[in-house]
Amino acid sequence: MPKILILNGPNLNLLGQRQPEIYGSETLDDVAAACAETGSELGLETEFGQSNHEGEIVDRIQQARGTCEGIIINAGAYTHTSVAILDALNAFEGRVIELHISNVHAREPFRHHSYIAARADGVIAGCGTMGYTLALRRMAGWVL
Ligand code: DHK
Repeated sequence: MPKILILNGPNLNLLGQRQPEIYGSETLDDVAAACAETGSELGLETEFGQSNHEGEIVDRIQQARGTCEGIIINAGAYTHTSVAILDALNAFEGRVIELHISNVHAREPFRHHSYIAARADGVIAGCGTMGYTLALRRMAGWVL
């Protein structure tokens, strides 16, 4: 069964409590459960993770090399700052989807630029937490 890593960056552990008017009321555990359910429906193995630490995110991406067919990444604020995460994704051979819960393009100008976009096969923004299961469905079309 193809495996997809779903990786979340800083502050996403506070999903459901943090600015619910922007990020919604679902928690990251709710999102993880929805991804596990959709993954098994589609025939994909999923691994779900979150870290507030840039280096740990780089480590998780490196571990996905040779073991995962795709990565769905919401790098949080590191989206807009991290060349290290871009470099790690460039060393990954599978499909990459960049994901944002909010529509970053309708927010502050500093959220309009993404380092990850240069590597992403697809980008989902502004679809709320449903973006995660949409991303899994897109992945299924690519890797199954
Ligand atoms: C999440 C964050 O934490 C922000 O730093 C990004 C993203 C947007 C989101 O919409 O999921 O700018």
